[in-house]
Amino acid sequence: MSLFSDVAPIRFEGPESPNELVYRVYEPDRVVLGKRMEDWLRVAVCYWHSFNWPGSDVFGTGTLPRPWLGQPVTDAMARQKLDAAFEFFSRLGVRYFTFHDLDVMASADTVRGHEQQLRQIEEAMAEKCAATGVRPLWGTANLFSHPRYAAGAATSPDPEVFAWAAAQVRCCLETTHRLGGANYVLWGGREGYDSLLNTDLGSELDRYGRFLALVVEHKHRIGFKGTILIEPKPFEPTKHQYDRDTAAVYAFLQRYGLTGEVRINVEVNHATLAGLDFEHEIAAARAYGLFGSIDMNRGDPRNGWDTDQFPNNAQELVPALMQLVEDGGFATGGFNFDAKLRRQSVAPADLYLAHIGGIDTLARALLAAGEIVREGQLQRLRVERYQGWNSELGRAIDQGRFSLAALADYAADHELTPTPRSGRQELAESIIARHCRF
Ligand code: XLS
Ligand code: NI
Ligand code: NI
Repeated sequence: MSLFSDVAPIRFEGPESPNELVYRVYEPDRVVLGKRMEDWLRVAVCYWHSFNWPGSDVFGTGTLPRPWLGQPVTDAMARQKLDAAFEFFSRLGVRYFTFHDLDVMASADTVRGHEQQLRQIEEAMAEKCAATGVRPLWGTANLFSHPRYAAGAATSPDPEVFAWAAAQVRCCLETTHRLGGANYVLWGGREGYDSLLNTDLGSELDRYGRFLALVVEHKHRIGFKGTILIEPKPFEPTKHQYDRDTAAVYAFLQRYGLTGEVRINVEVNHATLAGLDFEHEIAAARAYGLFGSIDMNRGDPRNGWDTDQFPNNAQELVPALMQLVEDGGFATGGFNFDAKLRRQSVAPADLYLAHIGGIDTLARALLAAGEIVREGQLQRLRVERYQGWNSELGRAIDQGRFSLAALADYAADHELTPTPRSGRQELAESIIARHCRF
């Protein structure tokens, strides 16, 4: 028995169900454009917000019943948490979870102690994974909570901190690999700066590049077949984070020769903090050939920080889901709910309700996106909009057959007077709106 065992396994009961602890839309076996819903969405529950966060904020201490939390974390506490977490994954009916090393293990002060504690809990995790069929969508090392990382990990001014970070990543990458993880994430929590006055930006970037190259090299050395993912975020906790968005990460990967090795984990609330739409980040990642996985949550339009709320507006998500559908779905990625409860949500059932709501929202958006893609009206609208590029002129430009001067002469000689055409944005928006009926 654990905190989460009072709720019966969550089943699909359809939109008319009078019950709350059920899926109304998410039906794992329902086929959308040739693929099962569960395989489109590849939902994961995150360990940190769900089991490791007591409901504290900067003004107050924990509010949520999480009896396994405390400092230092003993092995018994870590195991109690593990039981509760897997109880929750199974009853919710998801196949993936995500974790930081520090979320799952007992506390340790030394590098050797750290390795030992993670290995120890890994054995218990492996048993749980085998018994339930639930496995990591990804693992990641927490390189931002301990005071040693206050000035960054790979970008710390102190090489001993860099070495500690290497030890944590090596260990967590190997654990993720042995547990059958599908990806490994690096979120550059404190890889950035608070003030340029004391920061050597150029050498910090070089060291960050070196660190990432070491991680990639180790991945190949141990034969990990999953994807290494970087998760961009513009700021918080540092004032300026180097991985501010997909475009910045692409430039970084190019500079350090790592394209083809590393992809992007797009987080909704990080995109919006960067002043970008969630779907923009997916589109940019696709355009650069970097799209990997998604951290699902939402911000509050009036708050300028990472509120990590559960999504509840399907219509807003349709453009993003359309891109996923057009791409044929995730390769190794999935939808990780990097979302947390509000502090007053102290009932164990609240964690179920939050995830059910989020998963049903994704399912709604998927059904709408699937229909829109199948009907093809929006795609046709887009194709028609660019039709001019199929002309002789368009093809010649695309093939690089014109110099700037030759093109200027062409424009003058042919007395070009292109006529404005409708972009049909309102039509596109109403196509989205009228398909949101699930
Ligand atoms: C924080 C990030 C973090 C990563 C994992 O804002 O979203 O939770 O996903 O380190
Ligand atoms: Ni995240
Ligand atoms: Ni985040």
